[in-house]
Amino acid sequence: MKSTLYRAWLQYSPVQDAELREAYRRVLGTIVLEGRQSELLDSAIEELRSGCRSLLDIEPELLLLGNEMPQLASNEGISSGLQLRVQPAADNVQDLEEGDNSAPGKLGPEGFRLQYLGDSLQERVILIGGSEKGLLYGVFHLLRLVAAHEPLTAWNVTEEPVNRLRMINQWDNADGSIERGYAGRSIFYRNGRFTNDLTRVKDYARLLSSVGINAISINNVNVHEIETRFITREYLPQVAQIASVFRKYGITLYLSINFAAPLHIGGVGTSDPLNEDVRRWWRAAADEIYSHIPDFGGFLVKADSEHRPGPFAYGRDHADGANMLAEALEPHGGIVIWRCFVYNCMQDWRDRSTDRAKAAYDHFTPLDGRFMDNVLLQIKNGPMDFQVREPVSPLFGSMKHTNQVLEFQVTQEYTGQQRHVCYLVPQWKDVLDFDTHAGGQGSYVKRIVSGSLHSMKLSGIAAVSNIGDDENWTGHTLAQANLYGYGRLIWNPDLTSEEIAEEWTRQTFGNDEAVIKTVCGMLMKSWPIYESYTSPLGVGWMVTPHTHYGPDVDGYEYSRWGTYHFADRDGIGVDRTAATGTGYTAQYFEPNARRYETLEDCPDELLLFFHHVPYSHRLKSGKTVIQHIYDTHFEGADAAAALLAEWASLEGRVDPAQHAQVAARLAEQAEHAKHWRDVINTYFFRKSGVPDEKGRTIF
Ligand code: GCW
Repeated sequence: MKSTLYRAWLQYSPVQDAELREAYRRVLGTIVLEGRQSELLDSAIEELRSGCRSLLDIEPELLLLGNEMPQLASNEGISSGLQLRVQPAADNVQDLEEGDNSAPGKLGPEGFRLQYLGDSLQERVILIGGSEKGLLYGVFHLLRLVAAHEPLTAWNVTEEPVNRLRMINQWDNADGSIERGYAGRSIFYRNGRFTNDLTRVKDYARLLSSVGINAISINNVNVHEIETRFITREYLPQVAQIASVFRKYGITLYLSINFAAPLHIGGVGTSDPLNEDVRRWWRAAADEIYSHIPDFGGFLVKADSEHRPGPFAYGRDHADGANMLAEALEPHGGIVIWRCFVYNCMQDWRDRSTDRAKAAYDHFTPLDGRFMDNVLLQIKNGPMDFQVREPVSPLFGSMKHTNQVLEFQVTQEYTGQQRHVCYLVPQWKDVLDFDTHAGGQGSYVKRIVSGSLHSMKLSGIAAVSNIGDDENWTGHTLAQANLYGYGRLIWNPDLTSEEIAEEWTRQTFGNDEAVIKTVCGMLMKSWPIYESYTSPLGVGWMVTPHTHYGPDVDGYEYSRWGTYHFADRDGIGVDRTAATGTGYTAQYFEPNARRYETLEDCPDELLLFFHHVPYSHRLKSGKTVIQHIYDTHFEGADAAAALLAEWASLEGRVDPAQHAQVAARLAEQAEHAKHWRDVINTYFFRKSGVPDEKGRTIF
């Protein structure tokens, strides 16, 4: 029996309420499946059966009505039960536009319709998938409703994912380590080899599929020596095995590649993207990959970024590099996902004219329109690097002729490393709901990445995973909510953070209303709390270099990374205005550019990202900057301690193993928050000499 920690949100805890259980048993006792047998349907049935066994303690009777039994092709005679059906492919709506209701009867290939039909004589639930994959998503949704104790009469939903590409990126290395991983070692690799036991990979596929993820890249974007060879005959049989595990759950496999592979392992002597031998080498590599994995997704590429090789070495640009790979993959239907995390990581801190925040826009906007149709640019949510608070990257909306993917970070590199609780869905929602004004008012990021604003050929959302081989997958059990929430949010960006938190809590901890209220409350305030005792007002980077954990205010101040706060005795912040600063604000469309440019209009939470101000500057809140720093740090550390107390009140109401795990982490967070508080407050008190109005202890 798998532990509660391991089962995450797929607990399928027994429904205790007798009446409800009976109602579910009546309709789930018989499952009628119309359709041909397929891997995806097998997964759907397997999930349904194990779900019913565990939730309802029943072994549903399965009737197959398919090509095997054409004489039973109608459903007459079946009085009650669950009827599963796949819509004929000819009826699929291929490119379902956002909010398109023109074809109410038809589903997109990943959509499903779940309907309860009950009267006094018979009770049926019909689940129709737009394809086998849609049906699988529908099964997970149905089980979610049972786990949340939703009454049958409320089972009437039609769902379509809003985003086409819904991807997770593993930063796993072949040696078993995970770059920026905070939950143990890799579940894919150990000591330079693929793991033999794929049980865990399968359970990961189930978790991902249950929230609608449909793509995965399985190795770090920093591609080292062994991983460079993943695209060769030597490793492809093993990659293919992993691909087949994910395929059964509707997830397409991708690999991160090394741009210099032709040079390093191909014996070509160059990796120049315009060299004919190099192009031939990549075409052959693609042919080889597809002979092992016919539905291989494509390549994820970090090039000319943080010392990774790329086209610059040959005087070529990103479009040359990406198109060369795209050309090799195109005959097979593969795509290239090219990352925009490109900046000068060898900057001189004395150089005040270079601004890292501007780099991605400056590199990529001139290339708009030059990328092939099967290339997507993957853009981090902010212009810097997954800080607790950043503005939205100005690249969104600025390339109308280029496919775009938004990149989030589920792993909590700068947000407490899964030792602190930090529910990130509200942060991601801020990004998705940001109005870029690229095509006038209402040009939200979510409409750009769903492809509806500029009608892109391909688009979507990707994120760096937060899992490892820790028993509970994510180190902190509450961090499971981020992986769950990521999938649910990108399926439907209009879900609220609260709705997602509640769904997750019910499935993970059960339906005790006191537990739900407390856990959801804790999740919802966790990001503001984390922000309050760490870097203030959007300035970022006050972390220990390299590990990125814990406070070090000047850790990055005199470094090469382009990450400065410029605190002195008078003030703090980065002047990124067009008038007197780096000019970054001008990368936004109006009215955003003016809003950020103008000190009075710039939102408080981003003030120090855009402006250098004296400590005496008054925020919209009425407080001075320095008093804001003191207040938030004192309050933040208190709030972290309060989280621990709230959680303690749930002892006996949640599973003991889960309770103990979270309690231990919250205790650590409360201690560490005090450390953050004192380091930050002391630093600014010493710099500014301004005492705390409330006379609290500062060292
Ligand atoms: O966030 C930074 C990380 C690196 C990472 C890089 C990237 C995989 O500190 O560890 O490398 O970004 O996104 O490429």
